[in-house]
Amino acid sequence: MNRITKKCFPKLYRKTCGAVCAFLLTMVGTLAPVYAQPAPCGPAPTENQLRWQDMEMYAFIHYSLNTYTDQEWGFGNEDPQLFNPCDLDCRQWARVCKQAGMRGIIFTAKHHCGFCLWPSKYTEYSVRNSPWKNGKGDVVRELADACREEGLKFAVYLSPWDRNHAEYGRPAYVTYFRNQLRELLTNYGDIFEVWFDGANGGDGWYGGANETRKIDRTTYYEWPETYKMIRELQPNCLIWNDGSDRGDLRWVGTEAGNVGETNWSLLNHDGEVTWPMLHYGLEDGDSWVPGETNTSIRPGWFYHETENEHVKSLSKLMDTYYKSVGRNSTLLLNFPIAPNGRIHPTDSLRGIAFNKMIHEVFKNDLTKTALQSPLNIPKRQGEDAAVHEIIWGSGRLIDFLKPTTFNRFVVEEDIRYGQRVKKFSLEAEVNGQWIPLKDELVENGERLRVGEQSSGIGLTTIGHRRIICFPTVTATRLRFIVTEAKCDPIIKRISVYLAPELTADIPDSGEKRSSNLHYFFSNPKQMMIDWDTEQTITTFRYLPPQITREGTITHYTLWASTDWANWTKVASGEFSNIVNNPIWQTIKFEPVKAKILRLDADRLAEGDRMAFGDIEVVTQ
Ligand code: FUL
Repeated sequence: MNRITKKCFPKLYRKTCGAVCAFLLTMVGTLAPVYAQPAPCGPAPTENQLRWQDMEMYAFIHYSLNTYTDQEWGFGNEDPQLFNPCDLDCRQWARVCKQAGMRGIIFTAKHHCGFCLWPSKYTEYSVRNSPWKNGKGDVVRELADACREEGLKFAVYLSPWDRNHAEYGRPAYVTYFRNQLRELLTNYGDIFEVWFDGANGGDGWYGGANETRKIDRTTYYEWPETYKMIRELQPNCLIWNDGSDRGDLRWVGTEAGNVGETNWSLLNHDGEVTWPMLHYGLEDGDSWVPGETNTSIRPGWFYHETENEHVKSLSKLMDTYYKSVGRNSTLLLNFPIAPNGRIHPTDSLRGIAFNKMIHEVFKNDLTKTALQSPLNIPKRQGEDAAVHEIIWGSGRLIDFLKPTTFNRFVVEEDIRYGQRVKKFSLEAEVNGQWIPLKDELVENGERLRVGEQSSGIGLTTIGHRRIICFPTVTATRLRFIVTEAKCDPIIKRISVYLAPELTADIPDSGEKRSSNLHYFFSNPKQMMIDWDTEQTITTFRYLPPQITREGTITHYTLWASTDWANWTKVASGEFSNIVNNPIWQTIKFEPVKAKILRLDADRLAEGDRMAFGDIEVVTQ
């Protein structure tokens, strides 16, 4: 019997305990083994993974030359002279992140363009050759110090793909990469995580070669050697790697800010990892590899002025919280740095409001004044429940003693002993009737094994924390029952809350559909936009389809004409990272006169017909 029950239910406790003790006495000797400490059920987290999971939310900070070129992926030839913030203030970043509830910061020390935000002694392509602080500055140092002052943990993103380096694709680059990593792991104090992005679009500047270099992700970087070095230099550091060799954490397969409603913290150590494995984990996986949900507070990872109106709304951020932290994951939320060297005020205010809202929702646990009793709980001898408030068993009845209004249910497993629960049910007693509660944030029903029937209620897996959101209900009692588990469930917390309605004072962002352009398709991969009169055009913007990848343009050519006969090529290239993060793509060019613009979809992510969510053209 756990402490909560003992406190709230002394009489029943004494009675039940008496009965249980008598039962146990007759069974002593026959009931073996004795459960002083439960044995883990399948793979279990390491100390590092446990500590990391408890961080719950931490920030990403994207900052590089891209900030000054308005790009998401730099080509590698951008001039370091562009890096000259007038007001760079890492303390402001750390303060904002702390107030936004973040427990640490992962910083893009080097993004794909190869520009280093610290004065690496292995390259000239760094802040050392920028005008900022006359080349004497070190952003990594300033941020590491600021984090320490604010009590935040610090971590680094070091892009394996380097579009600047001449040797990229050859063995010499791997040595260079490792040397840089060693600098970061030895000179900046404790690093809680290293982030190795798997992106590689192929083409780049590569020391002037200006060509496409593809590598074999499984062998090129020689990860085992690098991992060995990390473990030696920073034994408490976690490895995130969506490249090849299994790290300690996994990507959840999307940058939209949600992991699957079913989320096992397991994967297989070896073998291919498919998208469903990333998103839902692998129920029978042989290794503990929990999911980290990464997303940005804005559509892009880097700052773009055009996105100032598109900072995510409070309701969108709360949705992200429920679909990450509330689904057995952590949330890695990105704050881009603006060209002045600070987090934009809209982003910081929104981040702080987000944290306040989380506190508001979870401030009053309604089970504190309720009676809790076990349902069908087989008692175990010697359990340490009184100390850890672990509840053994398959169910729990919460009696609020009076009609009580609520809309959130929180349940946690003690994951030290593995992830055990497969399915559970939740029912509220309203006017004497037991009504099933459904996870209203589950759109597609829960993830099932082939041949299984969906219950459509989405109550699958718990892990570190599961938050179930349902429409507000007024009930006297609530019933939680584990209906399927791998081993005896070990539930360490159950709570119930009433989340306030979100007010409309912070508007939802959503992508604006702004085009009133006249367009048509001359073939499935060619779009024309025409005007009655000649225009001077400076910018073209493309928003890919939002719900599917089908028809998303990854490579394009843009043409202009004033007479339908002669066409001038205005721009061509690749939309960086568009598949993982389907946001507005901006093509800027020298002003061009046109009555017709033609967009050729040179390559599509999927399908054979181009598609768009929206288009915009900026005219002079
Ligand atoms: C992606 C990268 O390509 C983006 O630029 C960004 O850094 C994001 C966090 O990961 O895959």
